[in-house]
Amino acid sequence: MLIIQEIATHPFSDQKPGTSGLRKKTVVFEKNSNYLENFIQAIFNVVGVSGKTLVLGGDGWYFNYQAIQIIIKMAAANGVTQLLIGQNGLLSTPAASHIIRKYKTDGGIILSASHNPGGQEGDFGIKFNISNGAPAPESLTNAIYEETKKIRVFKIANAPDIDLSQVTTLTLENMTVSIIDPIVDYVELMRQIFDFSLISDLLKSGFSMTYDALNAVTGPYAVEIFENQLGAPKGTVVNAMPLQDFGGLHPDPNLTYAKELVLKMFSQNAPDFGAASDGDGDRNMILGKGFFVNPSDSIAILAAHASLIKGYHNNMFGVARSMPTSGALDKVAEKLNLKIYETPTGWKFFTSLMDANMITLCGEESFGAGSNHIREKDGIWAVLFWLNILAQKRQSVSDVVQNHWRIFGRNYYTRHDYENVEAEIAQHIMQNLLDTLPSLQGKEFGSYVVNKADDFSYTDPISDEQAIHQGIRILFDNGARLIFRLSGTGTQGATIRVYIEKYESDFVKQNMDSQEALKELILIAENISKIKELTHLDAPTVIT
Ligand code: VG1
Ligand code: CO
Repeated sequence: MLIIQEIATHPFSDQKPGTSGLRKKTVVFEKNSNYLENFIQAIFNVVGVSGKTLVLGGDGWYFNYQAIQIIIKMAAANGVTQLLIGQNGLLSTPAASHIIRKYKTDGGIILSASHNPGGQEGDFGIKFNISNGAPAPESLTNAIYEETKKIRVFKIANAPDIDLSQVTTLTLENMTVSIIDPIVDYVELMRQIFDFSLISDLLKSGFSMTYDALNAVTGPYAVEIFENQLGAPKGTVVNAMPLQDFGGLHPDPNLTYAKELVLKMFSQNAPDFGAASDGDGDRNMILGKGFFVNPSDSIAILAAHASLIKGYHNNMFGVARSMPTSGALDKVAEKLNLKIYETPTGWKFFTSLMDANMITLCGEESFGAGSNHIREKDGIWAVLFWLNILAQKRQSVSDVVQNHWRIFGRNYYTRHDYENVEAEIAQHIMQNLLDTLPSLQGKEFGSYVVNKADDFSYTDPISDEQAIHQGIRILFDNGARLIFRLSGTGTQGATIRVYIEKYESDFVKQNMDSQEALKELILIAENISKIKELTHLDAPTVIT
């Protein structure tokens, strides 16, 4: 039976989606009646879902199951023809993007706050992806947000919960519900791109690896791919069970939060290769024995080796990186004569370039890399790409990276995050920076001379959509850069990100610690922004 229900609390003027979808503390969803329903109905109203087929799944954390049940009943009441749902409500973000594309559906809803902490005390998130498998563009998320402020009612079917544990097809009212295997289609896609038998030979040759799923969604995918199909020993994948609170782990693969993996990779008997992904499976972190691969370098290295990979051999359009990502990729593009694009932070800016066949590979400094095989970044894909390179070259991770620097030069790079800053203070810091931009032109800071200082904006070459205020850039004569931007994915206070980069072509100067190599620039960034004084923090919260 269809029920039209009035929305209990109203309006939800804080449902403005950020860099990737709507992210809030889980309690916001639980405590505000109909908070979830309001947002979902707003999506349905704006997209027009009657007669359509949608994909639905999430990363399995707290509230995932309840939210899925509500969305199923709302979909039925809103006239959706068919829902494809991952078994047990699980779908990694990359797998969801692939399923949307493969079955030519009209889009999908992914429940995840990605790399934010989960559980009852943590965060919950909702993303809407469109029919090409990509995150909704800004024009659509803005329209959804406007709708959340206007609507008064939502539609829901009065029906019992659906059992999500079996792969099967059911009906609810007039809607078909197909519970699908979340893994098989994704594995098949990976097999089309990479040489599984070559990687398998490597893994059986004494080469050792470890993969930390951080108790998040990639566990079952990683066990199937690395252990079952490629023959890595059982136990290669650790923290493989998706848990509602990620077992207390913070599913953000970086040097701070993937501590267990980092310690292992820097220990006496470290394996040859280590990797991790985030809550929803779209990020990747790559490590060698006692060696961390900076994500900006990683993208450049993947691009430089693309001709070795079955899926990209003779098949490369251009490449792209987000603005704050280091220029390492630019050096590769230059040598290989590939077109390169610089986009604002967030995956949606890459996907329109992919649809227009302008780029094949792309990435962000924030542990995200991907290609036009789907329309999201892809953690396990990046790990397989690295394994495929190592299987071809039979070199260590650190040798591959150091050889790369020797050929292309090294872009020393670091990101300093100041988390949980009062919103007003953060705004103030950014405004101050904006105000000082004109006076920075030509200014000297020791050996660094400012060549250009601006507020980054971008016009999508296909849609002509404009994105403004995408980060403050201070560019120096010698190619060094400082970038300041506010995070769009946090749920507590504001996060200021400071990105610091300098280029080193001299081989003998390429093996410094990056914090050491960037010391002078870090000080310049702190002085220009007065970030420590104004935030009352004596150090960044996270350094990558
Ligand atoms: C962060 C990253 C950005 C990434 C976004 C979503 O955004 O910096 O590069 O695209 O997260 O990643 P922000 O606005 O907090 O800097 V994820 O793993 O949610 O999908
Ligand atoms: Co993510």
